[in-house]
Amino acid sequence: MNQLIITKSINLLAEAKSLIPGGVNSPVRSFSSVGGDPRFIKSASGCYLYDEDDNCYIDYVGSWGPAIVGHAHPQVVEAINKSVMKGISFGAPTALENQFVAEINKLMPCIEKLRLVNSGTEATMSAIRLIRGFTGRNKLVKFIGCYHGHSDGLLVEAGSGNLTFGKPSSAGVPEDITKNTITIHFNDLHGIKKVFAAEGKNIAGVIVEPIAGNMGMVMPNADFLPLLRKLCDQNQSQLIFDEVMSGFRVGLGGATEFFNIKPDLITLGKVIGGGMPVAAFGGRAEIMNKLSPTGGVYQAGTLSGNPIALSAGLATLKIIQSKNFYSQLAQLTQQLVNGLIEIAKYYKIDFSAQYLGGMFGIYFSKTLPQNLIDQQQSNTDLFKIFFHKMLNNGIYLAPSPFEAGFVSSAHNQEVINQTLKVADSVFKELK
Ligand code: KE4
Repeated sequence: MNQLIITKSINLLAEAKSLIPGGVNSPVRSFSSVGGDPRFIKSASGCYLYDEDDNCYIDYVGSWGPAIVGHAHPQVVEAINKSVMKGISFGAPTALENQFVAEINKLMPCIEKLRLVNSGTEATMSAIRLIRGFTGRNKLVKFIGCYHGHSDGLLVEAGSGNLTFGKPSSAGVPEDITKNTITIHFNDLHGIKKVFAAEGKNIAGVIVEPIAGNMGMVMPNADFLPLLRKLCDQNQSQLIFDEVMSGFRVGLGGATEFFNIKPDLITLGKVIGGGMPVAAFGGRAEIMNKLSPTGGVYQAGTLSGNPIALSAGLATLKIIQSKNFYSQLAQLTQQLVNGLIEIAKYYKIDFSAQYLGGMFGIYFSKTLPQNLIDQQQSNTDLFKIFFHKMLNNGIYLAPSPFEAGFVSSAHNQEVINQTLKVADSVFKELK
């Protein structure tokens, strides 16, 4: 199998480690889940990444989701260039914010009002503070394996048993904060009923990735999301769909439209910024109006609604509304997933995969995971070998078995065929 020359990346990592903790500005980029040396990326275009040693990769990470129209899309670049010539940041309201929010609300009608922020972490942190202010309650339910950013109350270890009050999963997080976070397994219908039976009237709300993408891609079973909606209604708790990853990724209306379930709040990010730092939280006006300055729940941000970032986001939102965008995207993702399944089957390797729209998950296990335990029991060692063999042959997958993969509209049949050709040679080596 191929072994790329990555001398410059290795040298840059050594330098980075003397400057930045772990040499990275976000832990998953360190390749700590798969070992080996992260590639320092010099540029990207369409579906391709180019590292500092001029190696070219077909990119299935897409900056962890934002690059749904491909890297450096001409219309997005043009929007940024036009915007920057008019100034970089004003710290004052702009007409563009009205236009951007109206576009989001048009595409996600259950969002009556929206607040813009700069990251998914800010969006979920703010949405949780908001539902606590709206309900006057403190308890929050989240699901093990779902990731909603790194605010203190969400960095929670699952306790044992069904009804557990979270223990911090990160140093520096006081137990006083995580004790209000109840964790149970994704798709655990019995567990969520038990939680609400015990704590229902104390629960401000539930936050869930309606399609989980941070323990690999895990789909909700048919009754899971409807049950969350029902239990929240019965207990006057609020349901937050964290669509930072799935929003505008699995379809134009996200998972909310796909499952036809109306959450009380939705958090968004990634795609809506088109690669620039834009995120948002929104939903029922009755709740959103509790936010400062109209209500008592404080939330703020120097660069929230930044015009250059919104220009990139708006250009991206326009492109994804083009005719057949999602049908063509889903077709490419389907060909990739079905091709991988067929190849693994031919070489008799325990493997499963699934996709929705431009998002996919791959697992070295016979069956699709229902929760984090299933994913942890898959052959993650084989994933690591697969990952590096694919990488060394120019296929850039997410450097962790606990992440999802992403296809963009810049991918095409030829690129998918090339990926499957490499996968065939890799699976042949694995068997
Ligand atoms: P950010 O703060 O990273 O913008 O968003 C946090 C977040 C919130 N909700 C969901 C569903 C998310 O997937 C994320 C962030 N996703 C990870 C990838 N699994 C970002 C990659 C990283 O941490 O570097």
